[in-house]
Amino acid sequence: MKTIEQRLQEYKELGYTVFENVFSPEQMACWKSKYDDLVARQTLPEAEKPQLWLSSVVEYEPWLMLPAVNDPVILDFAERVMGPFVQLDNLTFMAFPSISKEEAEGRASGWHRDIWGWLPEGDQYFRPLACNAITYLQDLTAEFGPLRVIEGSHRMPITIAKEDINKPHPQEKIINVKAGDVVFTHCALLHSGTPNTSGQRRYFFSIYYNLSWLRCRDNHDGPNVQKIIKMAREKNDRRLMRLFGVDELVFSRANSGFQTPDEIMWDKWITEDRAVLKG
Ligand SMILES: O=C(O)CCC(=O)C(=O)O
Repeated sequence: MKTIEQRLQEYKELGYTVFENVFSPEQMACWKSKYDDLVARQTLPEAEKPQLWLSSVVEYEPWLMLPAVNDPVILDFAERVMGPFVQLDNLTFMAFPSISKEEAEGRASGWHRDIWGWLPEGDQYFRPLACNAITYLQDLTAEFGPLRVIEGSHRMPITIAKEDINKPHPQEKIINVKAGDVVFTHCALLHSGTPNTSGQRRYFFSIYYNLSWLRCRDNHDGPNVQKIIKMAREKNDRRLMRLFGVDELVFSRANSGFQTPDEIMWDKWITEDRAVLKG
């Protein structure tokens, strides 16, 4: 077991860290069993193809999906990395169809840095504006298509030419995580998936957190998410309110004067948030 300090060090150096066994097989089975229904509900009547990339799923299935975005181990770490400014930008739920081995041969799905990222200029570590808690709902064997990362690329000015976007990279590291593990990445980390040739679906979540003063891609204004916010308010659960865009302390905390190291300020605020929690 790594301590949170060891993880933080690893994350700053490599641009990601892997949390094992975050989600149980039973929980994942429930999520997978809801996928087709969510596709049907998110596909517009006039659409030519089903909507396989699902978003705003907490609004669609609040009690089923809340545990995916509100895991305490992941949020504790996210707060250590971003400060107590963590909101849910977007939960993407996707089941990648399987393709033929010939079509997939020697291909990466597409190298990129994630939204709210940047192209680093030097090798200095900067606090991410966003983090991706990438979660796979089956073991990522070679057939299901592992994740590829370029370690340290969140603080390296590496770019990949357009013609090489779908090719394996000489510096890549292949990550074969297990079902229920979470790969927690920095938004400026270069990474790519791998096509699925398993003959089955490749289920995945991108649980994407950004700083609470940025905009969110998911809609948190619907009645179900508003119910969660109301419940959080009754418990004075600032972290849960913030997750869905309600951060009443953002202006004072984001304008602290910056005379104390960020991580010391963040610790103090995290402790304050825990102290006012009711129940
Ligand atoms: O499909 C994958 O394994 C990678 C997902 C990904 O690139 C992302 O969530 O940004």
